[in-house]
Amino acid sequence: GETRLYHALDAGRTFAEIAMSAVRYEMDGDVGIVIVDYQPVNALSAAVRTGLGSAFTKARDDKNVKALVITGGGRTFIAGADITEMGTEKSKVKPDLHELQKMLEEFPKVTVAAIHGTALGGGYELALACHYRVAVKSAKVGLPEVSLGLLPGAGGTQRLPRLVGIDAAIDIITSGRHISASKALDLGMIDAVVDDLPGGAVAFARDMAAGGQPPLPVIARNDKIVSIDPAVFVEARRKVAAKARGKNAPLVIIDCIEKACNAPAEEALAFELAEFRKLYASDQSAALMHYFFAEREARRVPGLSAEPNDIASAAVIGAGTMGGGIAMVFANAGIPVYLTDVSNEAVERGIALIRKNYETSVARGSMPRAAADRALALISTTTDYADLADADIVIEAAFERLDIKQDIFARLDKVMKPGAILASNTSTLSIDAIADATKRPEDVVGVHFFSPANVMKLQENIRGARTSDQTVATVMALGKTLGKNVVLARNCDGFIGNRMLQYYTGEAEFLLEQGATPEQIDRVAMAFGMPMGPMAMRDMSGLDVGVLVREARRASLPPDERFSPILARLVDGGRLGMKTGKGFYRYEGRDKFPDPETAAIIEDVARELGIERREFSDEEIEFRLFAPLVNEGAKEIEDGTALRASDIDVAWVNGYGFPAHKGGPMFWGEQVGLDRIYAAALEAAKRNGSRWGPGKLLERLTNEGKGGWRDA
Ligand code: 3H9
Repeated sequence: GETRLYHALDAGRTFAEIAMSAVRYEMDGDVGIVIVDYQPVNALSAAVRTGLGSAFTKARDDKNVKALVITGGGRTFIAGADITEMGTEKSKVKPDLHELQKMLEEFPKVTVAAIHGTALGGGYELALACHYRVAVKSAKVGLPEVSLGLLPGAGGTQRLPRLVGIDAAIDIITSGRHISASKALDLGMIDAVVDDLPGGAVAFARDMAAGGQPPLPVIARNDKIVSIDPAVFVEARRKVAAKARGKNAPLVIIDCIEKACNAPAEEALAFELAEFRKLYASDQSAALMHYFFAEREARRVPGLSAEPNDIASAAVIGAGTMGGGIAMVFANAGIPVYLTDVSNEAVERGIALIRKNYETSVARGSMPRAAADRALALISTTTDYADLADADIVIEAAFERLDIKQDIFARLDKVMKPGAILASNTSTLSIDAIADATKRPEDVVGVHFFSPANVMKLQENIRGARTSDQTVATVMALGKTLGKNVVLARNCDGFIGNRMLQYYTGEAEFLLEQGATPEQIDRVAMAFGMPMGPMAMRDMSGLDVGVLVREARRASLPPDERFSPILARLVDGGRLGMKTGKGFYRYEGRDKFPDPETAAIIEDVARELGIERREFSDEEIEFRLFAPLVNEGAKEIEDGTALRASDIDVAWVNGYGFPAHKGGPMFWGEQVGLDRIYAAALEAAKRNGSRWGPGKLLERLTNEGKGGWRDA
């Protein structure tokens, strides 16, 4: 909702005046130039569409205009339909995007879309209705609607295949990827790369106009979509369904592209629009829209006025998998970074692993060789803390033990320049206790990445009791530089994410006692959209690790807290998970199989505890697994661990693979009903101990009949 801040100037002006300033019209000799200039991203708001409509009419009717260029003012071309206006009266203001496209396709003179920044969604679809598209080298184009649970509803599924062919169109639209200008040129998504805008586009337009009549509009070019083998779509559906993990939009996109090949354009366009409307009305789209704004909201810390420090250099302590991954994150963002550890051997092992990771990326084609070389060259190694002194930030990723970390921070306190950020990547230890080891607790903060750090998108920042605003502002801004999604947590056991995780994995084990099987639980979790089930996850991280963490925590828990003995029993039997070839499952290489021995152990435990086992429906398992997450999340809002419910959603989608198309656990909780979550927490407290019970916030919202966290 804060997008409205950009439009403070709109206040007190008529709609016509706003539209006039949102879209300017200029002339460069015989070429008309339409400039969309509407903060923040030139989305196709009502004002912009109105402005475009009148500019197009003016240019069309002006005898002196030989060609038309459409470009964006400020930092970008048009970033798509206006998401903030979707579903409001403003979205109904005419002309709509389809009418603007019709004007362009019937335009009697050459039209050229001139792209810088990003041309996305409806923005690129508008460009597809122009005769030509040119872009500067740094520009990106794409149809990312799938990320919002939508499809490109203004002809994107019809026009793009006509330019790039079926396979590329399926790939681009179902993934939503942004495509670089040079790749777009290769594919045919744009017609030329130009050096400057609007000059380069004006010259291009003039050249094309000199050639005579405009070419056929894209929608009338059929050579790339005729005689397509229907098997292409069968295969595409199979591939896309495997990746979609329950998302609807990707498969509907394929339906639309297939329609382009089998029906007249007008009919196929109508089909696409009808499918767009269905998706727009879907729960998945509502969840993904929520998620889109949640990510952006999470960057904002209310009341924080300090300006972030510049981070131009970094250091990482600990050259293990985690530390190495963090060093890569900085190097990938173009920031020089020192990697250090206790011995030369450890550092050498670390850098070798990093090198191997880059090689793999290059081999897979996910990173150009030059980019990998550039990044690798930014990583230096040392075993001497004195070398780190000038770094703007140091991130400690050493062994997870307080005394080790305190020792490191005491040493850093001595060498680091004043004002450097001293960050710990701890996932469990107290930031305040770590800060105690220094004389500058205001500079100490948690910056928690998720493994593998160079892949996972979450950066959970943790504010200690004495962390300064300046430090918080700096690590929040750093997230954007590093390409991560940030959330801010207050210092507490487990912070936002891991504090909730224990309830998810814990409940999974209670379900086993009561009669569910590891296979069923994992299947339900994956059908829900999780990348992996909780039992397989435990097997991967090691059951012994799970037992250790639990034992360490036990002393601080209420006496009535119950743990299922299953985990410890499996460990006693030598079943430590994947690393021993058996855990909840039996493994042959990476393939896992149900194991009757595990089943027997679970049954023994249940018998000893006097638990009567029964069958569970998938629905019941789903609810039992995810409801405790929501309950604990509510307590985090209540005690200030999380600033808002949507931050918890961002943490879980990015750190734990919670499906974005379910909006995150807190959004999901609202959908199933907070009253149901509350009732489930009361039941869980009876079964598992008082810690599982509902907090005051959830209780109050339930008693007052409130349905959402915003009512808190
Ligand atoms: C569509 O087009 C449907 C069509 O097929 C038509 C069918 C009929 N609208 O991300 P940032 C705001 S669906 C309104 O921080 P960046 C955003 O909320 C649309 N507002 O910047 C934020 O506001 P605030 C398809 C939008 O530089 C501010 O802009 N298009 C929109 O990191 C800055 O955003 C997309 O899905 C929008 N469309 O990234 C593109 N987009 O400052 C979605 C952004 O108040 N957008 N805002 O928090 C993006 O991918 C990125 O925002 C972009 C800029 C790459 C453009």
